[in-house]
Amino acid sequence: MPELKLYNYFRSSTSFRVRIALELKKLDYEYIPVNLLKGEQNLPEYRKINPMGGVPTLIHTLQHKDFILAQSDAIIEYLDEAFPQTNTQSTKLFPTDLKQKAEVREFCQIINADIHSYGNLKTLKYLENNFAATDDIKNKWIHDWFLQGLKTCEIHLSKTSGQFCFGDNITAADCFLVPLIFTSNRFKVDLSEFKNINRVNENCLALSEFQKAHPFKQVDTPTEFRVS
Ligand SMILES: N[C@@H](CCC(=O)N[C@@H](CS)C(=O)NCC(=O)O)C(=O)O
Repeated sequence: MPELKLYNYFRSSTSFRVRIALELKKLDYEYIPVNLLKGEQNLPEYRKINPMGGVPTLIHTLQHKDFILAQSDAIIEYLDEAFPQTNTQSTKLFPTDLKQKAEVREFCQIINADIHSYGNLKTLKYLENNFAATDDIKNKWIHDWFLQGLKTCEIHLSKTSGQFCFGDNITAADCFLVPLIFTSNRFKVDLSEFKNINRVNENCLALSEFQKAHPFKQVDTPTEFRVS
């Protein structure tokens, strides 16, 4: 039995982040689907392991004891430290240098806190249920907040990026950027002005780790979205 289990959903961007990290760390894991559209994240059994009712949740079983961890940023940092680079195939996701590490975290947080939350399913449902927000209003909401955040990411990348978000080495920042672009495309946000974002995204998607983690290749990907 794999010692790592990931409760996640194929097109959740926070899940996609952790799947990329697991692939980059070369870690096997059991994929446990949580169907967000069916509300499985709110079932009492799931809320026991993730009281916030979101995906992903990681379970790391060590000496028959389960360590349960939610929040994609915390999970990725945990994986990086719990499974340090054991061979040249495995990627170190956070730089050792204090300031560089803080900058990677800063970039991840822009995406996690200042962009992702605005497009989250429960945020959109809240707008709909409490303010009678129509699809047009929700679209404007998503586009305005996403574009504001994406512009900030582009400013950062204009200073830090090479092949990837931070120079030519992959970091956790790339695990956050690629899912953000996937979701932005899903919401039809116009990304044409973001040269650095687009370049880094394409470079990442050319790698097998990002391809394996892609939302359209998971066990719970519905057939209409599935690619081989
Ligand atoms: N900050 C959390 C966010 C988790 C989260 O809310 N994930 C979304 C999917 S991308 C979710 O589960 N949404 C469920 C809902 O909105 O009901 C993380 O980074 O893991």
